Amino acid sequence: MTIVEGASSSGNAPPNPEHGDRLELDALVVGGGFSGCYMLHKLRDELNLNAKLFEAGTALGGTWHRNRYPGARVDVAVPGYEYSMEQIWNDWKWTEKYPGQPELQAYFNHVDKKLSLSKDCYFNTEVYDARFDTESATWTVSTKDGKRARAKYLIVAVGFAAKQHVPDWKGLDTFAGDIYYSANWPTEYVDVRGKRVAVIGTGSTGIQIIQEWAKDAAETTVFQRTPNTALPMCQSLLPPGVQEDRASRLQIFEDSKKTNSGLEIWPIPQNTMDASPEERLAAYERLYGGGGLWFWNTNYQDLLVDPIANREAYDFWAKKTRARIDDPRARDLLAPLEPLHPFGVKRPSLEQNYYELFNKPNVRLVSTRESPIVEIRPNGIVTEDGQLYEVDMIAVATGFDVVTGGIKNVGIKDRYGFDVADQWNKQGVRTHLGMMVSGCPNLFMPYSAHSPSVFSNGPTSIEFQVRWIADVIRKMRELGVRAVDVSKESEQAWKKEVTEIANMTLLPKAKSWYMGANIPGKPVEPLFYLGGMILYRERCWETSRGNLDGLIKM
Ligand code: N01
Repeated sequence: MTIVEGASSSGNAPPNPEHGDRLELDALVVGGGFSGCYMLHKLRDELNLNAKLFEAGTALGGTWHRNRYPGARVDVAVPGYEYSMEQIWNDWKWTEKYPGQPELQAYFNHVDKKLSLSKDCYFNTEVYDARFDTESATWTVSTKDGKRARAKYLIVAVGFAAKQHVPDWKGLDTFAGDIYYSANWPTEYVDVRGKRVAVIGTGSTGIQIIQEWAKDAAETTVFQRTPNTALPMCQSLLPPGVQEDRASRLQIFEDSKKTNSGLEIWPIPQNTMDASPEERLAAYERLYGGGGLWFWNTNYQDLLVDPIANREAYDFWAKKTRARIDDPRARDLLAPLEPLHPFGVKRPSLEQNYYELFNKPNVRLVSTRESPIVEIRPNGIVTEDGQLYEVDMIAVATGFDVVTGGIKNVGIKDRYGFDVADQWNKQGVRTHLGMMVSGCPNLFMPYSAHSPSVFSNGPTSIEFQVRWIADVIRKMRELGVRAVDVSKESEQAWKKEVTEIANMTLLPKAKSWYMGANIPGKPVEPLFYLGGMILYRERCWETSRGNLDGLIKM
């Protein structure tokens, strides 16, 4: 049934898509994580638009709602990893420096209450198709449960990790025990006491699950392909005073807007080898000992650019890490003397007692680099050398089809009918500023590819992108512009900038998800903007300057 704006199928009641009505909206937001929630608030409460949000899950929180595996916690410290809106933080108290998933979920519930978001959200609503009609300049969006919506502006806010990657192992569905996927973990407690468990994958997710499961399981087998250059988290309770002082909390947000990372931090403004060996060691000790990602994101300025500088940092890390592992074989597998790739070109995880776990007699390490997994059988996991590892439970933590996977699920078709993700999978990602796609007018994508996203503090860069999108929409309405698009030339220029900056770094030297290299068949290319938030902001304002001078007005 088609409903015209402002009317409904039953008198004055709003259209109800649960009953087959089509929602007629100004704006539709897809995804209820950090960017989707803020976007809905901006569009609805500041631009006074008729805006709704579709979320595939059962609650707000996005990645923090889906990734509820044991031990899940953020690797950016609070306060700082949160919205800067005072109405949200003025009566919210974090307990730990690196909050766990339950606390992050509670935070989203708090945000929901403060901004009254849920009343305009449809949960369990998974979008599978979105297409633009040039004549009406609207997007029509369809969901798996039969809802349909038409909107002038479509904001796809599904983040970078909306689609888990599960390798195509033979026999996966024959496993007789319990198998758990990190990004779709059950809400009920999973009891591993007395069980033989396996964890496949040693990214941030795998390490966090291993640390929890190895506490209680009878036997833990870890399947590692590439060693993680994990850094000590140094978790702590937030000391009193950190959050209570209004002026210093405001200052955190002010300072974070002036840096490249969106955190109030800068790398050491010196090249590694220009420091004396004593100075360098002191700096490394300070960064490593301070915990968190400091050894990665506030190291010497040439860490991710100069191979010699990088090796110096790796050697320091390896020495520290090797000293924590008793068994010589485990030591060589977990922290080899010869690095498999430069330090930090794959994201280091934060760990609490990860390396010491391998000193326990009931924790074993299997190198799938030496002998890959070839089959899952009812009673366990088989590697290429014919070895069967008998287990009762498996946790799969093999990462994500970053960006493209989530966009693929939404099924975005450009105005010529081509599927955007299909084109990206064939020819590589094409965007302008990581937020717009040529041929997709009025489509905006915060925290996606080609933007600083995963190389910045999420909430800071999301707030910037959402404000920019809202500003473009506000200007469109003031100017009476129905739709804006970007040119192919703008896309090409942006891709060139993304690629040239990445090629100045050591990032292309590893097979990482930053480069799309973790998914078989996916084009290997830089997926994120490494120019930093300062330059990124400038580029965005250049595009929307004047009367939206950098955009095509339709
Ligand atoms: O995914 P990953 P993740 N056989 O891609 C291995 C964020 N995050 O979910 O390195 C065997 O990093 C793969 O091996 P390799 C954070 O940004 C944040 O852990 O490709 N192994 C790797 O070890 C993070 O960086 C937090 O050789 C296979 C692992 O699986 C990002 O999400 C918490 C395999 C995948 O690691 C992704 O993290 C969680 C195969 N066929 C996530 N295929 C925090 O804030 C893949 N692997 C703390």
